[in-house]
Amino acid sequence: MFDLLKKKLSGFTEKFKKKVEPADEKKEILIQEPVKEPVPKPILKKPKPLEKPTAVQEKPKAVEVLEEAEVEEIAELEEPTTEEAMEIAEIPEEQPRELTAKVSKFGRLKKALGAEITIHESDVKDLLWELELSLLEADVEQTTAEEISKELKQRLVGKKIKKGQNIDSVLKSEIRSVLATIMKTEGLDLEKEIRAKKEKPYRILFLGPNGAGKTTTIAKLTHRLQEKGLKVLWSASDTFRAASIEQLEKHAANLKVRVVKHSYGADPAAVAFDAIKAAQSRGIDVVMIDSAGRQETDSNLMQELNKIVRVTQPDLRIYIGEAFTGQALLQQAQEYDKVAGVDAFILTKIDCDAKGGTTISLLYKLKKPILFVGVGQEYPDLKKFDPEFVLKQVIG
Ligand SMILES: Nc1nc2c(ncn2[C@@H]2O[C@H](COP(=O)(O)OP(=O)(O)O)[C@@H](O)[C@H]2O)c(=O)[nH]1
Ligand SMILES: [Mg+2]
Repeated sequence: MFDLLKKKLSGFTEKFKKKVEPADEKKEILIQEPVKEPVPKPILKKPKPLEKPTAVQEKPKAVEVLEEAEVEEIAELEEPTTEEAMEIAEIPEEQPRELTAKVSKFGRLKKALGAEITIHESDVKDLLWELELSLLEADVEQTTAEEISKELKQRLVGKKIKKGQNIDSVLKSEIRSVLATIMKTEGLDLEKEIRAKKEKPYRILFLGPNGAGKTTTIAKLTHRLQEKGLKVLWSASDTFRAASIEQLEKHAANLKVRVVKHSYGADPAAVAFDAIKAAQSRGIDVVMIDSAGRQETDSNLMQELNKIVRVTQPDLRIYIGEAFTGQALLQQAQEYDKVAGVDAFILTKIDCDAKGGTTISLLYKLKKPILFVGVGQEYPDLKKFDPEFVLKQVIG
């Protein structure tokens, strides 16, 4: 994804090398005149509009008194039939994206024949501009990209490079170090957290927009925790979207998980309340609360989410977002954080995202851990997020 930047970096390096180690060295300082070219303004891509919910848009009737909630139904565990088996769609092949940034000339480079050269602002101006454009192209949010560029400038300007020193590795290590600092958040060991909780069950609420992958991620995470010997129960608190309960039940049949459900239109908080009670009486380790996808701009539905949080007091609120949503994802997550609180992220469909810059701005702006990334549609397709993966994408 950062191919052009990489090319520019090596071009920059080559120029520097030539200046530091010229074939016919002369004892004088030459200043290469900057080539004056109009600097293009970055064109930010319009955020991808959110998928419209396919379900009925009315807000489900709230059940205010939890004690009066409908009696829980616990889905019977059955062996999955062929018809019930989850449909696994083909994972689309990753489409490499072409960068469109065009900055063809680098700033002036000073020729120094002594033991070392000092990097001046004008030397790195275009390189930084190129970096910024590439970051924007990779879906890094604008102010984050600017911060990265600013930080890098501070580190590079005034830096002395010794004759013979590998400039490429100097630049790479500075970029790596800036990005690593930006992506640093407190880690969260979910399994450890679950086991450390004295009063079972550990409650996890999944929130995020429609179609982001909440229900699928619940199934994947359950599969992962089951492999560690933990027992999981689900709350079918998406009482809004058509067929959402059936979708959850299909996964439940595959994974042999109990589901607490009410009927469509019921209060999602009441369902979750019942699910927690059911888990308590059965010694279940984890309750995962599914929730209906909603636009962060729909204040009624956002308040409903707030109610689920107040009623269930989750130990962890995981925001599920599509990795390729780009800059809009940051905005959405910030709104969810304001209304319901977000403790961590799982980014889905990273298999469809050739960029990964979203992770950089999320970590930089919200300072909350990205626990896992979804890399496909099968149960094992949930991998621990590794910042090294993003760094490799950026600087190779
Ligand atoms: N390729 C890919 N597809 C995914 C991933 N996670 C979820 N999906 C698909 O995204 C679609 C919507 O997922 P769903 O769990 O129903 O989203 P929800 O509305 O947030 O509950 C389904 O077709 C999933 O199979 C992922 O990591 N990679
Ligand atoms: Mg769902």
